[in-house]
Formats: sequence, structure tokens, C-alpha cells
Amino acid sequence: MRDREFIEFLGKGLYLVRGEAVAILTHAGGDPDSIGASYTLINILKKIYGTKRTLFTIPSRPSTHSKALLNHLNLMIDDIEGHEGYFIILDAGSPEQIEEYQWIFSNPEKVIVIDHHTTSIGSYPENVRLHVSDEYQSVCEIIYDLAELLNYELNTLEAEALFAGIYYDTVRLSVADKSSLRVVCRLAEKGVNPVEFLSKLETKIELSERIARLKAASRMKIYRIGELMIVLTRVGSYQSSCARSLLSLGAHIAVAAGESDEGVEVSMRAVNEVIEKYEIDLGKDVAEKLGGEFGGHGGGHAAAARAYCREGDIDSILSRCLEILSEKLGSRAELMET
Ligand SMILES: [Mn+2]
Repeated sequence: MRDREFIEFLGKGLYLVRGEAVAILTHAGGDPDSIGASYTLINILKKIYGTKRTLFTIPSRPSTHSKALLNHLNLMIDDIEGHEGYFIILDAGSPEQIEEYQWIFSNPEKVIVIDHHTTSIGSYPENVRLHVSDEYQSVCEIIYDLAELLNYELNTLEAEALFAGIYYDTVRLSVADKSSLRVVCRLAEKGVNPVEFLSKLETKIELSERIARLKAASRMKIYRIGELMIVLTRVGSYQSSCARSLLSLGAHIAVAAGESDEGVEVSMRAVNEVIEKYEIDLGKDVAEKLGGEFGGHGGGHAAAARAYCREGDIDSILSRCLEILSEKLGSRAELMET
């Protein structure tokens, strides 16, 4: 177990919800880590803590990737409006990430946060119960350790759910450390078949997503910052999928922005060599800053992050993003002729 003291404190912290009604929330859009952890935690709460009602929701709307996992797990989204009881927030490093559900903080002592991002955790209201450790690479591993502490026997579906979170939060295991890999091996013993399971989550690229990716590529502006290729583009939907696809075209860092109900959504991705060599963290150094400057919020991981900007137009947001990147990377950005 990575951190027994932390897990024991979590196990005890959850005594609070014994026999109570609980609603579980992920961060906006959800991702495999938050959904996989929610699925398994729901079962643990029902069986070990005897919760009387356990609801689940994803703020904003589930992303396409999230929907495939929800279907596989047969996990339904509940209406938690007006829920009275406890709330557990998973994998959301700051309160803004639960979007429209800010009302749950009217009773902060009934809110429990379980997470592995520590940078903005101080922005949660006082009296919210925090169980946060950045020693962990995923919330799914925290829930795995909790199951181990409680002697809870995971079934195959729960093992798959946790595997999904660890797999994606460690960028397909490429940055997985010894502890994450140990858990992956334990999960494999529970019957996870990675090839079969991952193909279910990954084969479905909708036609609309293909169109968005291709448009993003045709509209992109290419910049050079020192030895790095940075691309910026605008696209109406699937911003994160577009940014990701531009990395496979050859960009070191890709930024895709587009209008959403929330204002301008900016997704960014970087290849790992750049993250390591330049010690840049897109979540902390770029998305958080950008969101803050344009009246919104942002965050994420070193190699994958997102900002929501409520003020400003796409062009000024993208050029500020480029400025932040060049400051951080220590050279000027030059536009390449196309
Ligand atoms: Mn996570």
C-alpha cells in the first residue's frame, strides 16, 4: 500500500456516511479515473458502509470517452438536485470543477473530497473534509488501497473500472511508477483483460469527432518556440480530442479552443519529453493561469489540461496562451508560414 496512514484516515473518514444517503460527483465531464473510482466506491459504500442510498452524477455533461466507460460499467447518472445527505467529490482538484453543483457547499461539513491533486485544494470552502494526497498517481489507486484495507474483494468489473483510471491517469502506463504497476498486476489477477477492455473504450470515434479533428488540423496555426513546435487551433467541439490528435501529427504542444455554453473552452496537450525536459505543467502553469486571467478557471495534469474562460474572445485567449507558453519555455514564438 502506497500510504497506509492516509488510507486508514480515509477509511475512518467514511464512517461518517454509514447508513446515510450519499451523492458522488466527479469533475466536469468525468474521465476514466473519476468514473472508475466512483463505480467501485459506490459498491464499497453500499456493502461495507451500508449507505441507504448512493447517487452518482457527472457535472456538466459526460464526455464521449466517459460515455463508453459508463456504458461498459452500466453506471447510470442520477439527478442529485435537492439531495439531502452527504456528498463525495472524486478527482476534482478545485471546487470550480464541479460546475453547476456549487450549492452543495452550503453545508460544507457534509462534503468529502477524495483526490490526488493538491495545487488548488486550498480553494475548497473551510470545513469540507479533504482526503487528498499527491503521492498517488490516480484516485483509482486510492480506492484500490481502500478496498485492500477493508478486505473488500473486488469483482472483475470493479477491477476493470480501477484499471481504466490508473491506465489513463498514468498516460497509458508510460509514467506509471512501481506502486501503480503493482496495483495493475493485482487487478490483472482479478480477471482484467486489457486488450479486450480497452478496445471497447477506444474504438468508437464518432463521425462528428473525426470531422472536428480534421477541421482542427486544417485551421491550425503553427508556431516555433526554440526547438519546439506549438500549434493553436479553433474548433467548435471535441477540443481535447483535437488537441490530442495534433500531437500525433507532430506537434510538441497543441492547444484547441472553442465556444461552449460556459464561454471559451481551451484544451491543451503536450508530449511527455517536453514536460520532463522543460519542467512545464500545463495544468498549473498554463490552464490555471489562463482561466484565472479570463474570468474562469482551469487545471488538469502536466501533459493534459483544460481552461474555461468566461471573458474574452478566442483569438485573444489563444494569443495569451501562446505568450504564457513562450514565457515558460524561455524563447519567443515565431509564426511559421503555411
Ligand atoms: Mn485523476
